[in-house]
Amino acid sequence: MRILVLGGDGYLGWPTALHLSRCGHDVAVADNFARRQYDYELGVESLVPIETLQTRVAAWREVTGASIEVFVGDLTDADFTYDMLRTFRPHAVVHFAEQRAAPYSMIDRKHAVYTQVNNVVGTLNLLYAIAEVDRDIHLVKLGTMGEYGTPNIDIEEGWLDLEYKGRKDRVLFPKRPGSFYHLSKVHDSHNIEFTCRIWGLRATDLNQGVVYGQQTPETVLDDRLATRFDYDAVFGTVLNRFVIQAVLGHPLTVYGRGGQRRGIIDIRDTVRCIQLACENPAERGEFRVFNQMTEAMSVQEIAETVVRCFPGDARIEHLDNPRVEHEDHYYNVTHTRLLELGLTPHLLSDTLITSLFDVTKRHAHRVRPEALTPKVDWRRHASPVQET
Ligand code: NAD
Ligand code: USQ
Repeated sequence: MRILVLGGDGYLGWPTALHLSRCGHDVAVADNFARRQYDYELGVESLVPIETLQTRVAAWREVTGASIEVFVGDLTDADFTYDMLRTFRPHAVVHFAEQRAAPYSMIDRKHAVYTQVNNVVGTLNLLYAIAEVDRDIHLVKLGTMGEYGTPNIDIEEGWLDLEYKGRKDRVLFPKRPGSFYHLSKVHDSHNIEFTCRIWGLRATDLNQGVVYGQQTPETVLDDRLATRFDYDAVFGTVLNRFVIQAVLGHPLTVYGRGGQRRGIIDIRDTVRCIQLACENPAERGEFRVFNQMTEAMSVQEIAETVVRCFPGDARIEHLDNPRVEHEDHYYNVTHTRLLELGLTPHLLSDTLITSLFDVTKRHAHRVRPEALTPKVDWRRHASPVQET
């Protein structure tokens, strides 16, 4: 298949492109390098050094003989988006290309507006481009488990069968997200469902949980193929941060009581899920939703697991929660559809955590320790970044 990976320079987009290429697909990547720019803005960089996209692609060709075409541009630029689809003519488009950090979207008005414009307008341009260029293109869109929030009922895969006052209907599962970033994904989901219903597009919305890990079978083939690994309080995700904090001798920063439960997934399963979604497309007119997570854990359990695996002293510190979220709640998620397509999950293991300790030790000198401390306050008690 011809598969276009949008956001192909990012943490997940790059390893996904490699995986799809290794599976024999004809792959192209697109990116506007916004993610590298956020690093400059925040004064941090990936713990593991990453090469330029051009060097990465050249290294992949050198190691495997396979080519990956590169499109440099911004999805919010409609002409760029239309031209890219007309040039590459993909069977599937995998869409990772959004601002993805909840704390970044909560810094101030400017960052909230940027996040929603970038994400919602980029996706809307893409939907129009697909409708105009070829309605058979299968959109595989990265959503997030955080779209649902933490309702006091079981979370289904996107849709809910409802009986109300004696009548029945099948409705989109109600959403109660916890940041302007997570809200942008809800807006995307509604726009995508609308275009499936009205224009007959085909789409899979992958509501993914928090990803952990840094290596896939493809990225370890050569140092130049490494993907990014974030530790800072804005872009670092919880398990990856706890591993890095343990190695640095920094307390593991559990926000609040730590009873908040999240769906989690190993990066090796992320790339496999995308492959499964692409190779088993949605029907024309179908808005299909998969919950892309393999297990659920509380933040406290994640921290305790990292402490138990760490070969030294590591301790947990409970910080006042900078976010507004339930810290003790019901959480039961249906996530069977990717398993039915053939996913064999890598559940969180001591071996994986130990390998992350090794990756971290090798690059620990690159950390700027003050960037570990959360400064973005959901309640806006004191705005850490002055608006410009
Ligand atoms: P990332 O920031 O590392 O990658 C996103 C890439 O998209 C970046 O390289 C960025 O430069 C690019 N991009 C952003 N806006 C763009 C635009 N307008 N035009 C072109 N390129 C643009 O993020 P990631 O961690 O790889 O996440 C990828 C996707 O998966 C995101 O949509 C995110 O919401 C979703 N997701 C991530 C996680 C996680 O734990 N990392 C979990 C669930 C869902
Ligand atoms: N948390 C801590 N301590 C930390 C960091 C985080 O207790 O040092 C807690 C947070 O309060 C939250 C949970 O851990 O309850 C997860 O936080 P996170 O920063 O790892 O993840 P989140 O903000 O939800 O966002 C990440 C990705 C995002 C993706 C989402 C999947 O950045 O792109 O959409 O995970 S999900 O959470 O399922 O919505």
